[in-house]
Amino acid sequence: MTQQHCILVGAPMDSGKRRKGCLMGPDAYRTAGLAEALRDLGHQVSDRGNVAPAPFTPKDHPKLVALEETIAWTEALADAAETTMKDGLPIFMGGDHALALGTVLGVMRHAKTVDRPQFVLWLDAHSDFHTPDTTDSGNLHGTPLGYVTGREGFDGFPAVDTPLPQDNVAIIGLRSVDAAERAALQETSIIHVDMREIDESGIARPLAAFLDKVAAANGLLHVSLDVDFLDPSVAPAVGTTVPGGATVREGHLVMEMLHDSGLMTSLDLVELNPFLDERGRTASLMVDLAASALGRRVFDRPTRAF
Ligand code: HAR
Ligand code: MN
Ligand code: MN
Ligand code: MN
Repeated sequence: MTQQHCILVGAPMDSGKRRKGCLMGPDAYRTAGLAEALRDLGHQVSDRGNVAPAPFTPKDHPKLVALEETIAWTEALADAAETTMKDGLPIFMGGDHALALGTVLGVMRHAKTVDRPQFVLWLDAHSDFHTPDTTDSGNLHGTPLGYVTGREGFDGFPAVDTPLPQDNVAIIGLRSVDAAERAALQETSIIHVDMREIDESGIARPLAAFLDKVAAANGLLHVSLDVDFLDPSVAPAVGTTVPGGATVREGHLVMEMLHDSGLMTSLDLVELNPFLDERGRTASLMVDLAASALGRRVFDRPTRAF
């Protein structure tokens, strides 16, 4: 197994929605033993502590929640992501999904410096494809894929000079997509796999197709794992539960295939709200999934047996 340098980066960002609690996420992952689990697999692990937002002045806004704070986090996390990409495989311990406004921007900047295409795998019940103009809730955790693919309306955020190509994005696990997001998504070439497709054909098939595409392009692959990708019966610690999500095994299979592919270069663990957890079970499951993505398995076997 290839040894990696896993760099844990805490992103206790809680400004992407109204309900508080994701700020406790990084310490929940530490408590659940993320570093130890990765070290047990033979990896070198460093914990760089928590990122803090750039200075900001909050203003009242008729619709958007905590816009200035979210912009400040985006700036700080983009810098942190770009820096840590030079040193190893960053694992961003969220924090809500608005942190991906920054982490994806940062990894995209890094990809440009090494002249390789960036790809993004979004594991989520939601498409997070809103813009500040189209969101009804005003919660900016519903916007990162809109931002990084270059949609308009992100005034005040760092400029996205070279947007992520739509062809380089796959969203898997969908079961809650707002009308405005659906309309916009359907105009794109973003790969979108909903739970029905997973029920009918299995999760391995669309994932394998996407991984083949990343490999063929010699791409970098950022994986953004939202807790609500998983079914709430196994992952209750999230503010936006949607029934009918991925099973524990579907989650592990995705992670095991990611490991076998050798393609993952950065990882977000987002939306964990430890205040809503049951004796740490969601935090522990997320740690187990991260371990699968970094090589934990029961037996070795030839890959792509489907
Ligand atoms: N689409 C809804 C909104 O914009 C819900 C977004 C929920 N997003 C996350 N991340 N929790 O997926 O408000
Ligand atoms: Mn999300
Ligand atoms: Mn979600
Ligand atoms: Mn379509």
